[in-house]
Amino acid sequence: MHGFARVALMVAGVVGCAPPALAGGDFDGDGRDDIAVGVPNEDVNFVIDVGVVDVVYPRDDGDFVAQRLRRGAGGVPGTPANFDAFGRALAIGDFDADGFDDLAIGVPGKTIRLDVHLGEVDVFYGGPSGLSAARLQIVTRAGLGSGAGGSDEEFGTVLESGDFDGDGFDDLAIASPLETLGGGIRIVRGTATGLDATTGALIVEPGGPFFAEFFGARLRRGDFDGDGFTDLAAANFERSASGLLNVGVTYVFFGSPAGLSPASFATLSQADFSGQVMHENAFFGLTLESGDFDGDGFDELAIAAGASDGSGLVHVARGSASGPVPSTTISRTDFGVPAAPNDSFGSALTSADVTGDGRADLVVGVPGHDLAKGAVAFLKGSATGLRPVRIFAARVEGGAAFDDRFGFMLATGDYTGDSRVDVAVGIPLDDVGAVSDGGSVTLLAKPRAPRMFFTQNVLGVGDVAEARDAFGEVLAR
Ligand SMILES: [Ca+2]
Ligand SMILES: [Ca+2]
Ligand SMILES: [Ca+2]
Ligand SMILES: [Ca+2]
Repeated sequence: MHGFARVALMVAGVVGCAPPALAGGDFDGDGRDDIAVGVPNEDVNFVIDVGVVDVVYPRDDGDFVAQRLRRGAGGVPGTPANFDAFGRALAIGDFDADGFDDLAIGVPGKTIRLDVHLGEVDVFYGGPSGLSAARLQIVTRAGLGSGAGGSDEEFGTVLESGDFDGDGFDDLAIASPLETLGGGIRIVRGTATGLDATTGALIVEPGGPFFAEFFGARLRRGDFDGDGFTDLAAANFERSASGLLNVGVTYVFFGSPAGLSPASFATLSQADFSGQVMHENAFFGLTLESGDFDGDGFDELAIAAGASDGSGLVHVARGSASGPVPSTTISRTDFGVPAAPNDSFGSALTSADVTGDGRADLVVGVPGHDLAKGAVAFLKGSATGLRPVRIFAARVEGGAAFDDRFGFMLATGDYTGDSRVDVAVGIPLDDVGAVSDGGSVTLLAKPRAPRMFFTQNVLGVGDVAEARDAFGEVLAR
């Protein structure tokens, strides 16, 4: 289990989807984006860390319908087991292009036959009544026809969607820390009947694999060269270089009519950015996000990393016809607040056109801000790129507490259905009443949404917040 335990330690966002214009996922097609929350640490009926996914479908006036997805209940087949970690990763895509968004769910701890924690991906398809329990698709390594894989491969630890071959069907990228022993990414193509789970091309790290690192630990889609084919950014933030540990590296693999090619890529390192030097434990690529911040038709790539003093940085590479070009570096000091070790600036990122001016904006999680009450920083897109606006203090029901780490996880979508982008903030370390780390999700919406806070106590899915559920740790985006 060391793979995802190790990644969980890095306390960043996990995966997601959605280019700037199309943030969020609308599983029931009612025009409001829905909120899918992965709770991989949920225990059910004494099965430990089996995991669930809670989906909130917003309705008018603050009403909502909640749906709990888990194996072996609610019409979903399967026998859940300890440490499945269902919901460790989520990705929204329209894999069958029927107009209803679908949800891919990573189950990296799934034991298959005798292979402990081999992992699988469970895909639920959207429709007029939301995600359908009756139409579950299971994607496995064996099914992809390229070897069965083995114990601790943790297939499905990281997911990302994108139409990498431009055929109109979203495709699914699935990363596993121990495939090839240094991490590998499988690309499963979308079709009119859903994902073609019988084949999955493998991308390994250029020059690698590198033993015990994790190529694919972060994935984000975007069109970084503006050719109309979605590209895939993939980080190995544990890459060692020049004898230094955890320097990190990020690649961009370019989409084409034939899909992503392992041979067509760009490489980005922290030292490529002005004023930055290679250093140990930088974890360059700890979080990735894309967005066309300057509105020129090329997506930018935002890459989080640590500075040598341990404070957080967000590097931005500008999109261009020849791919991403290192451009600027942002830190908490750009907001008039001194950077400090463990401010965790950038450990979560999400982008969408929040202001509605046609350019993508960037929301940066700063969970270490203000003695780890946490905060989010907002940067507005402009013709010259991102412009720091302000840091918003933690907004937590009942008041922000130390170690709430507001901003731990972020997603964007139009959850209120007013055609404006809202921000969902996952606060997994929020105590729910006396329940330690029960977790919550807060919406930041303008105008204010009728309901702004969600915990498992308000969902009505036959469950309540329990200690260390960490609801909000994983948000589909
Ligand atoms: Ca669909
Ligand atoms: Ca496709
Ligand atoms: Ca492209
Ligand atoms: Ca751009």
